[in-house]
Amino acid sequence: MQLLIVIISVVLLVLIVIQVGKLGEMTTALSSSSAEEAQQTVNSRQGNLMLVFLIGFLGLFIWSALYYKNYYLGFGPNEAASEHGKKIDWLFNVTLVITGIVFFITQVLLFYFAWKYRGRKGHQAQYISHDNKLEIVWTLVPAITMTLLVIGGMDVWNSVMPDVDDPTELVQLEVTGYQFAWDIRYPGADNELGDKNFRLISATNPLGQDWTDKRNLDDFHASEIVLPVGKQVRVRITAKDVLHSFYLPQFRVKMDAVPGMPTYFIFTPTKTTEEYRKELSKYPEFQVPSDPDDPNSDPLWKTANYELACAELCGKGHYSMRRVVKVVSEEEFEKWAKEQPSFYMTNIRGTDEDPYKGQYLEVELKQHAKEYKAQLEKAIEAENPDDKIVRLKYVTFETGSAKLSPLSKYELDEVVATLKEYRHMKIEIAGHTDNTGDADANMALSQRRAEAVQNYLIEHGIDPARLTAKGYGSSRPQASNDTEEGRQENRRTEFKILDL
Ligand SMILES: [Cu+2]
Repeated sequence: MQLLIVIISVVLLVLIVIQVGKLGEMTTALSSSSAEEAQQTVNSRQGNLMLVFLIGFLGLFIWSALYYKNYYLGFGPNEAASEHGKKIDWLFNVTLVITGIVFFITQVLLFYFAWKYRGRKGHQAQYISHDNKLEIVWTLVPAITMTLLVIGGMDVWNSVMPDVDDPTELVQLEVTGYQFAWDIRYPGADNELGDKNFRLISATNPLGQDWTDKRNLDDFHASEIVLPVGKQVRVRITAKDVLHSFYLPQFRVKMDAVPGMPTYFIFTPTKTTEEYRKELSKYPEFQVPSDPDDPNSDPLWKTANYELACAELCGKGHYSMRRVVKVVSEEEFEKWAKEQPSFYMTNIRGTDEDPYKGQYLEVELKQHAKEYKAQLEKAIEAENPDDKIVRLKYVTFETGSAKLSPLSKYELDEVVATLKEYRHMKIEIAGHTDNTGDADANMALSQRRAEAVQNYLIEHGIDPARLTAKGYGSSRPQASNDTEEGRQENRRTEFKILDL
């Protein structure tokens, strides 16, 4: 309503000015002795008005430039948060300054000439039909300016699109756009993104990662983008359905996400999220409450975040393609990345989709060996004979039988290696069960299981004289038999170091 009144007032004002002008012309015509003299008076008046307009117009031009300075790229709160971003801002500003100067000069000349060459008695117009010199000047000047700007642009372009010999030297991540969100994938400890195949995309495998590619096993998915400050980052950008656009405004990063064709962008964040907020806190625009409905909420600068948006109008839910981007110190980033569970380990391992089901992975074997060695070290150093025990956590048997499961051999081989290293070590192999079922049967089963381990060691070249096998049944529980976890804890195979 208010706006409507303003518009109507402006229109009325313009009408009044026009009417006053016409009235002026009529009075001039009436009071002048001749029509020619009347025309001269009007011409002078129009010329002077041109000058008044010029001054008012340029005054507003300068005022608006100062008033909106906090909205410029590269100034105030809009300083770029990446290395190449500063160069892009510089290019934009150089272009702005050049076109600004041209604008200023042409506007001044345009209105000044309109005043200077107004129709006057005894002055006649002069026509220049053609001037080679002028043509050359106004072709060359823009051509040279444009060339310099394009060369500057190419330089920046090459810094964000370089060929990379070894991408693993950079911080890597992959973003996949789809209607209407982003999937964010990091390469994990090996810093290599595993292969994908769109045919493998399913409810349980949203990116179609190929699990037979071992590089995939440590890749993890994240709900936000976390980046280390001061490190080169290479983003691999793809899409699953339609065109999207990966846009990080504060970093001056923008690249189309194309289905079936990955694109890349390389940039270096220069400011952490904390530093960014601190900077924003200097500006009055960011002192307002972050929640407009709650005047007591934190000020805007305190909750400000770098953002990822989709810059392609990709469909109805386009606006919801927002993700937070966090820039942290390198140590914080390393810590965060280490804590992220791999997608394969949490969602695929042990399921029917897992090509390594029923096998140990290298990392798992390494972990098991580490656990075994730590126990062994402790057992060797222990003073109390009852503490000289190593539990064989990964030695298991088929249910109700004394047949070793195939996966037991890895830890048993560790035991063989230990006995070969400590040539005088004598051990007692002990079998334990939980308390379910018949006590005598448990006793017999645990005895046979201990013997199965003993036989394995003998088969692998250990002198039988160094080994004894004993079944304890359920007589030595380590935990309560009332819970399944407790019973599991009690069903165990261990060995005791009798002599070193
Ligand atoms: Cu989109």
